[in-house]
Amino acid sequence: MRKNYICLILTLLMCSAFSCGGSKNTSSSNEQNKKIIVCVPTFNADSAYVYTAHQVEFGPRVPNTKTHDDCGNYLAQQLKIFGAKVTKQSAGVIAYDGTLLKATNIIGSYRPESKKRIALFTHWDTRPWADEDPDPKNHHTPILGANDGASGVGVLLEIARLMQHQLPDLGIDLIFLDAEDYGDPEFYKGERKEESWCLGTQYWARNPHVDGYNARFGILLDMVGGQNAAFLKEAYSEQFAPDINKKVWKIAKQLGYGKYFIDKSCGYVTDDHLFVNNLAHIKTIDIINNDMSGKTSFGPTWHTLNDNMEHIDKSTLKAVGQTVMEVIYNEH
Ligand code: AHN
Ligand code: ZN
Repeated sequence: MRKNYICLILTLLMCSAFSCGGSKNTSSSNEQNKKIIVCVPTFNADSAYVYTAHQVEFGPRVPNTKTHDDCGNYLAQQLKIFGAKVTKQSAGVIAYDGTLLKATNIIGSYRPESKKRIALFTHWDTRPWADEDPDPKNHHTPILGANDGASGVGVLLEIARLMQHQLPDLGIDLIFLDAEDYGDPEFYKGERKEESWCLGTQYWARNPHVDGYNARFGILLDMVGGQNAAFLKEAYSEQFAPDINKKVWKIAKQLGYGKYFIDKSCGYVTDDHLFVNNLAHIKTIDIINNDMSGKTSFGPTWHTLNDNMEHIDKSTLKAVGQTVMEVIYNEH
C-alpha cells in the first residue's frame, strides 16, 4: 500500500519534471476504453537546432565524399549515446548517370524486441547541386542542406535524446535514409525517372534492416525547419495513410500548431514515403514543407545555396517535434 503510494507520487513528480503542460491528453486505448494519461516529454527546439547546425558544419553530405561519411559516423555515434540499438546498413546504389553511390542508411531502434513499432524516417544526405539556385553559375555547386537534409535529422535526434529517459510504449525506429537527393538534376538532358530519387529508401524497403520488418505506421520528415513553413496533407500520404494524416493534423491543432499544420491537401510529392508505401507496404505519411512563396512549392531556399542555418526557424522545429512526440507517446 505504502509502496503504491510512493509510486504514485513518483509518477506525478516525473510528469511535472517532464512538464506535461498542454500534453495531458487522454486517449482511449483497449476494448474497455480505459483513459490513459500520458506524460509526453517536452521537445527542446534549441537542442534540435544544435543537432541541425552540427550536421551543416560538416559541409555538404553528398554520398561518396568524406564530409558525408564523417557526418554519418557522428549520427550513428549520437544515436548510440542516446541509448538506441544502431544499425548501419551499407547500400550500393546506382545514380541516374550510372555513378555507383556508397550509401548508408542509419537506423536507431528503441525496444528492438517489441513487435508493435512506429517508424520515423528522414533523409540525411544533401543534394550535390544547387540546381534551383537563382544564379545559374551555382547550379553545379553542392548545397548545405540545413533544411533539406539536416532539419529532419535534428528533430529525430532530439526525440532520441528524450526517449533515452522515458520510452513510449511502442518500439520506435529512427531511420536516417541516404541518397534521397541524388535525383536527376534540372540540367540533365536524358530521360527523367522518379526512381532516380530516394535511392537509399528503395534499398531499405527491399532489404529492411530486420527480416520481415513491419510497423503500425510511418512518418517521414522532410524540410521541417524552414521559416514560414506550411505543412499540407500530401496526396500520396492521403492515398496510403489518410488515418495517420488525420491523427497527426488533429494533434498538431490541439497543441496550438494549426498555423503550421494546415488542414488542406496538396499535390503528389515523389519522396521517401512513396517507396516505403509501395515497396515495404508500411503506411507512411510525409510531413513536408509546402511553401508557395518561392518558384517551387518547397519554399524559396529549396535546392539553392540559401538552404543554410540563416533560414532555419526554431519554432518550426518545435511544432513538428512536439507534434511527433505527442503522436508516438499516445500509441499503446
Ligand atoms: C522531387 O522533386 C521529385 N521530389 C522532392 C523530394 C525531395 C527533394 N525532398 C527533398 N529534396
Ligand atoms: Zn532536396
